Amino acid sequence: MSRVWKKRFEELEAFVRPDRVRGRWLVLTHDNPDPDALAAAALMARLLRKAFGARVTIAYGGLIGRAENQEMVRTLGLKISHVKHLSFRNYRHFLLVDTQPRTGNNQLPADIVPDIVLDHHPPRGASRSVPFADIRPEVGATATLAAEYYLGSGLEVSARGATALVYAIRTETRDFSREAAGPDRRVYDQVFPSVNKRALAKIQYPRLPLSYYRMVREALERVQGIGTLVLSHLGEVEQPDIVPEIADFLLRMEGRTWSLCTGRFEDRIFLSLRTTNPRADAGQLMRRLVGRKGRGGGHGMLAGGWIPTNQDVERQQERLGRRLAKALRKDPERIAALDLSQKTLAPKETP
Ligand SMILES: [Mn+2]
Repeated sequence: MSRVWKKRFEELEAFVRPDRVRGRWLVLTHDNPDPDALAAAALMARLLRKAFGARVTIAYGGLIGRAENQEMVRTLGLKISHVKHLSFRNYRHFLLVDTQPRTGNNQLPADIVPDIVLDHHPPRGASRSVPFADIRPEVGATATLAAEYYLGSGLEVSARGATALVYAIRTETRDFSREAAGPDRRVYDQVFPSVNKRALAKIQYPRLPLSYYRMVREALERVQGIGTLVLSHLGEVEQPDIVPEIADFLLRMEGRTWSLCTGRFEDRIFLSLRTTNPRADAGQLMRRLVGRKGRGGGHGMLAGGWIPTNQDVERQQERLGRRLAKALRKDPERIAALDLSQKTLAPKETP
C-alpha cells in the first residue's frame, strides 16, 4: 500500500475517531450528482462505517438524470436518499463530496459547517472554516481523493466499489484526456483488477429514453457556431443533466474547441461550458457568464452554472451565447446557425 494513502487515512482517523464516531453522519453530494460524486460518496460512507463503525446516510439534491448515472445506482446497488426525504437535524456530522459549502449547487443549509469536505474544484471562501477540508483542484476526480483514504485504511475494495470508482475516473477525466493527474492513475491501476466488467459495460451503454433522442434532435436543430465555438440553446429540458451531455457531444465537432449548451429547467437556465484547451479557465469564464444573479463554477476545461429565468428566456439564452463569444474575442454579431442538412457546410465564418 502506498505510504501516501496510509498517511491520509491516519489523518482522517485522527480527526474522526476521538469524538465523531457516535453521532450520525450525512454524506452529501452536489445537486444532480454525476458518477464522480456518487462514487466518492459511496466510498466515504463505506469507509466511515467499516473503519469507524459510524452510522451513515448518503444523500443528494436535484435529480439523477442521465441514463448512465441511473444505471450506475441500480447496477451497483448504491443506497442514496433524496434530501427531501430526510431532516438535516437528525445528523450531527456532515461530509460534502465534489462540492463545497455555499456554492449554490448543493442542499446543505447555509448555517451548517460541514466536518469534512472532499473536492477538486477551486477552493471557495466558505471552505476555510471547514475543520477537515481536502481540496485539490489538480486532481482529476473527487472519487480519487475518497479512494486514497479508503485504500489507506487497508480495507478491501469491493467489486462494486472498484466499478464505481473506475467509471467515475473515466467519465470525469474523459478517459484521462482531461485534467487527470498522478493520483488518479495510481488509484485507477490499483482497483482496476477488481472491476466487475459486465456491470461496467451495462453502466456505459444503458437503454436510453426517447426524451434523450428528442433533446439531441433539438440541440442539432438549434446548433450555432462562430469560429471555434459551437453552441446550442435548448428549450425546456426534462432533467438538467442533459445540458452537460449535449455540451460534451458538441465539443467533439471537428474544428471546434469551445462548446456551450443552455437549457431551461423549472425557474433556472442551466449552462454547461466545455473546452479542449488544457490551459483555459472555464470555471472562471462561467462565473463571469452567470454574473451576480446566478451561480457557477468548474475546472479548467469544464464548467457549469445557472441563472434565474425572467420573462424572456430565449433572449436570456441568446445573451449568454453572445457574452461568451465576446469573452472569447469572437464577434457576437457573427454567431450563425449551422445548417446540418447541407452536405458540406459553407465556411461562411472565420475564426
Ligand atoms: Mn467531480
